[in-house]
Amino acid sequence: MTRTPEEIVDGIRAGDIRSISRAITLVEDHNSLITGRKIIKSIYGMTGKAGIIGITGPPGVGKSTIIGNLSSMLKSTGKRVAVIAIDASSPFTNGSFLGNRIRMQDKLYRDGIYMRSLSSRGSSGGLSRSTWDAVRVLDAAGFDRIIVETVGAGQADLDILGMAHTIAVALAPGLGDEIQAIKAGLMEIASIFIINKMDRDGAFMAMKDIEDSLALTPQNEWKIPVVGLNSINLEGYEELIADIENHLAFVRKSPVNAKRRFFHEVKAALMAESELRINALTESSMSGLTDLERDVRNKVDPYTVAEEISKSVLGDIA
Ligand SMILES: Nc1nc2c(ncn2[C@@H]2O[C@H](COP(=O)(O)OP(=O)(O)OP(=O)(O)O)[C@@H](O)[C@H]2O)c(=O)[nH]1
Ligand SMILES: [Mg+2]
Repeated sequence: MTRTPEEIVDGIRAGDIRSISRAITLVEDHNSLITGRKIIKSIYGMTGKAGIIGITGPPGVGKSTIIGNLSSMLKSTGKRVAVIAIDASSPFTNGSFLGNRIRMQDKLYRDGIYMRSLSSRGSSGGLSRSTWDAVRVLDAAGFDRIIVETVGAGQADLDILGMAHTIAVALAPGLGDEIQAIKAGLMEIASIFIINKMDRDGAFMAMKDIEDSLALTPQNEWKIPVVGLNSINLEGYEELIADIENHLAFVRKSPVNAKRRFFHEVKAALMAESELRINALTESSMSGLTDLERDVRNKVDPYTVAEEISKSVLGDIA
């Protein structure tokens, strides 16, 4: 049954799960960007209530396991919880990812939690926009906590995480030298550090390592906690939930944080907008911005032409 955007919006408002899923499919699919955008514009006024939690960290540290446990526990305190998992784009890992995802989805579904995975489909800008839109749909639908799982690597992930109120960076013992690079990239954005797999050798050393690094990093009013988790016997989860809730309360009081998050929202929208416009560009409309024939004749390289066009449209980069 095809439904109009208006019907979908009504459904989201009523918390109807099919409308929610349909809306996320629409915002995820590049071919329905215009409809998706229409829906987001209509629901935006209903957003802003959910606490958005990003959980990021290298492959295999236990992010999905943590989210499964965390969402069940939040659910049992009466909160409505939704989870968005972002796929790795590498086709080589798809098999194992799929297995994990289905297991996780089943477990969550039994617990009455909404779970959705988004795939990157090649475009990093598109992924961050569709993730943000999916979060807005879930927020408007009345979920209290929305948890987003990403593998914390590269600019695409940082763009996605810009929407979160609270960012928990998960690590585990045995990452070796990798931990230095991860720390360097994620130290500034972390609100909470998690060391998972506390049942494993080296876990306490990994915790101490992060604590030592934090001691050397200037921190603002929020003192970044380091939480040890054992996801087998659930040790540490109460502390994690308390830290998350404290941090959510902390950021919600901060106008600076609201402005920063809105900046990221607008940036993602602008990136989507420019992608849309670039895709709609025809030969003749581009010829209005540069002299393509002349450029071909003079063998000007494409980067120079692109820079000239974007400069004439957007001005110089500061
Ligand atoms: N020993 C031990 N194993 C754990 C713990 N938490 C998770 N695991 C195991 O670690 C493996 C990876 O867990 P996932 O939750 O899939 O990790 P992930 O970070 O989501 O992995 P990707 O999504 O692939 O990046 C699984 O086999 C889990 O059962 C823990 O506290 N202790
Ligand atoms: Mg996972």
